[in-house]
Amino acid sequence: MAMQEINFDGIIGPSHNYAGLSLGNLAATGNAGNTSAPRAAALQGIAKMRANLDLGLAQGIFLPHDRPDERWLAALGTEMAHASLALRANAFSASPMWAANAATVSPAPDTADGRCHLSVANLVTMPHRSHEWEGTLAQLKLAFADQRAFSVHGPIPAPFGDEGAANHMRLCARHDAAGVEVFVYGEAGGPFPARQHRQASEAIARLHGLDPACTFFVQQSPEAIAAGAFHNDVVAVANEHVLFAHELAFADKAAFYAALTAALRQVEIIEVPVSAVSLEDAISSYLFNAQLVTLPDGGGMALILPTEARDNPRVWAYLEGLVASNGPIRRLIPVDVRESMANGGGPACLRLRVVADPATIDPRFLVDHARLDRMAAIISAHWPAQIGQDDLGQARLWLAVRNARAALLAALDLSELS
Ligand code: SUG
Repeated sequence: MAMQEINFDGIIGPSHNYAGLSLGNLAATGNAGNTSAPRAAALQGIAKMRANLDLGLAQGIFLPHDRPDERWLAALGTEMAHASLALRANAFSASPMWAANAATVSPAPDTADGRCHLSVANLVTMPHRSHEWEGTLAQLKLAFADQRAFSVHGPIPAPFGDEGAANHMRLCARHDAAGVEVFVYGEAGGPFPARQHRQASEAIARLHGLDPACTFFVQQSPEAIAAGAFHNDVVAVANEHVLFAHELAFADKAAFYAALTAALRQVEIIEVPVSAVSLEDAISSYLFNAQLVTLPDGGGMALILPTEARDNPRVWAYLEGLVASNGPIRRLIPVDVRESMANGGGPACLRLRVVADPATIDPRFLVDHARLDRMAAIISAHWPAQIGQDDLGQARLWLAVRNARAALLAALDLSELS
C-alpha cells in the first residue's frame, strides 16, 4: 500500500471537564467551573471521525489515559483522596484528547534514514499536561512498533517546552514527497506563557535527521500569543503546498514567506487579512484550527472547521469568498466539537497527522465504521453524562472513569495499555 496521510484522533476521555487549567487559553479559562458533558463530547469526536471516513480519508485513534493519574500524585507524595483541589484537577484532566499535542511527526521522505520519526511532546509548561507523555509514548510505541518504518523518540528534557505538532507545519508538493518542515516557537515576555521553545524544536529537527536546508524555525508573533493563540495551530494551518495563515500569525512573516517560497516553488500562501478577520474573531471562531485536507480523487482541499466558524458572520463571509475564488480550498465542512472547543480544542487539536503506509501501523489504532460503532456503544454505556467541578472530589466518579476506560481498552483489544 502507498503512503498516505492518516489522522489519529484522541478519543475524548470519560474525565473531560472544565477546570480552567490553561493560562493563555481563553476558552479554557473562560469556561472554568462549567459543567461538562463527557459522553456527548466523546460522541462528537466519533461523529467527526465518521465524517472524515465518509470523505474517503484514513482515520486512526489514540486512547484516553488512565485518570485520575494516581502515579503522578504518588510521585508528588499525595493521592486523590487527600490532594489539594488544584492537584486533583491536574491529575484528572482528559487533556490527552488533543492529539495535535501528542508528538511531532516527520514523515519518511523528510528524514535522513528514510523512516518516519515521532517525538513525544513533553508538555512541561502546564502541570496538567506535563504527565501525559508517558501514556502517549506507550501508545506510540505500540502503534508504530515497526522499526523498519518508524523511529519513536522520548520527550525533550525540561525545561525546553515542546507541545508537538500544534507548533509544526509540513509543506510539500504531495504528502509522499520530501517536504519543508516549519517549527513555530514563542518567546517569553508576554502576558501568557510561550509554550513552544525554539531549543526544543531544534533538538527535534536534529533527532529526526531533517535537512537543514528544508527546515525553518519561525517565531510566532507575540501579539498572537497575547491575544490567546497559545499554539500556532490557532492562527495557521498547512497542507501539501498550501499555507493558510492569519496576517498576524508570525513575528517576521516577510522573511518566512520568502524562505518558504525559495524552498518550495509550488507553495501557495493564503493570508487572511486583519481587515477581514481580526485576531479576536480568529481565536474565538477557530477558523485556522481546521483540518485542511486533500480530498481523494482530485477533489481539491477542504477545511474541516468548527461550527463556531460558521456562526461568526465575518469569518463565514470571508470563507465563502475564499471557496468561491477558485483557489486550492474548495469545500467548507463544519463539524460540531463544542465540548472540546469550550476547552480551546478545535478539530485540528483533536488529531495528529501521520504520513505513512497504513500497512505498517498496528491495526488496533486504525478505525472503520464498524470499530467506531463499537466505540460509540461503549461510550454511550460508560462515559459520565456530566461532570461539575464539585464532582472531582467524588471517589465514585474516579472509579466510573477508570472502569469506562477499561471497557474501551478491552473492546479494542488494547488492555495491555491499562
Ligand atoms: O493545552 N486545553 C488544551 C487545549 C489544547 C488545544 N490544542 C491545540 N491547539 N493543538 C490546552 O490548553 C484545558 C483543560 C482545562 O482547563 O480543564 C486544556 O488543557
